[in-house]
Amino acid sequence: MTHNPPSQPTTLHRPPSIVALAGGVGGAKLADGLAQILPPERLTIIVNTGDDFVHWGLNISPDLDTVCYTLAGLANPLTGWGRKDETWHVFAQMERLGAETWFRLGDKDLATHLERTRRLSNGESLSSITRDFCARWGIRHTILPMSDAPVRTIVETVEFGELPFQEYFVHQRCEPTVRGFRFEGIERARPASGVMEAIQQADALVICPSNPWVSIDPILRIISPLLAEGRPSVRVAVSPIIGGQAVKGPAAKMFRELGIEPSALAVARHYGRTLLTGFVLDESDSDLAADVQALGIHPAVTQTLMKTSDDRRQLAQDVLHLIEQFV
Ligand code: FO1
Repeated sequence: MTHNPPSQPTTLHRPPSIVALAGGVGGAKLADGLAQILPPERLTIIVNTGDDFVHWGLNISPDLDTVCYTLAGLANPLTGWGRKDETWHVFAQMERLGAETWFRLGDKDLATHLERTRRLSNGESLSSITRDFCARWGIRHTILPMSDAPVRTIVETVEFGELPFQEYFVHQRCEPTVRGFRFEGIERARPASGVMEAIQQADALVICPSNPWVSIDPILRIISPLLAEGRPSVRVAVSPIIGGQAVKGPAAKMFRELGIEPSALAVARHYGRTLLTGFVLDESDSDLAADVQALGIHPAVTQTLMKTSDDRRQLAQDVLHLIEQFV
């Protein structure tokens, strides 16, 4: 795929209308790249809330916050989650008082959780709170939680049995062996306000390079009735696995422990041809493109590692070029 010089903004005559599905840091980066190119009315980002939990009595929505902070330019560039220029005064005092400190909450980040918790307890919905926070942070694109109803990802492990997601991910550092996943509450959870409308109006769906098992699958479960109707007709995923390894997080380890050799091809197989029109894989995995094609999914090979802001925009542009072949 040919690359424009990174400094040149993309000018698309009539950009497609995109719904992007995103989980944690990798998803937030591509969502940010798409937001650099597409006007606000042409991009809606639907975010996983299966990682949400209550900590110190506060409602934490890590993936929503990661996507919001990233688009607002407020994210911590070292971790990808949490706030840049963060201070830790409350955390230090909580530690002194004997509170649980395996999940780190900085002072600026705490304000988000305090205000979200206050509003939720007053009966406001997560999507309404998120819309207002986004406006206050200067985010013009639409960011929606997948559902306003609670969905909780449970990781089934060999060593500890069932673990709530953050217990597995942060407290146990993803070390326990994974046997499977369960999404508590998913049967009752309806798509959040705005999700169905965005999907019905979209030209294409982009599955960002987030963990397929725990970031994307919960969203796909929530929107599955719409996908079954064939909306939107073009669906493209970007591999979060490069050279058999996850760029960040435990995705490759999860594939392995579930008996599947981790690779970009394994990700394409996981989503499958019923879901996907196209699949973007990294240059270093170009030898897998023919196998993706053999699955009945159109492959596109490009540089998918997003180290800089320009990388995010370039990958987003490559994804849009792939989509434009089908819309
Ligand atoms: N991840 C960690 O590995 N350790 C932490 O202490 C931690 C704190 C944290 C606080 C707020 C927030 O929004 C995210 C935070 N994360 C932390 C990241 C989070 O657990 C994961 O990024 C996602 O849940 C997986 O996508």
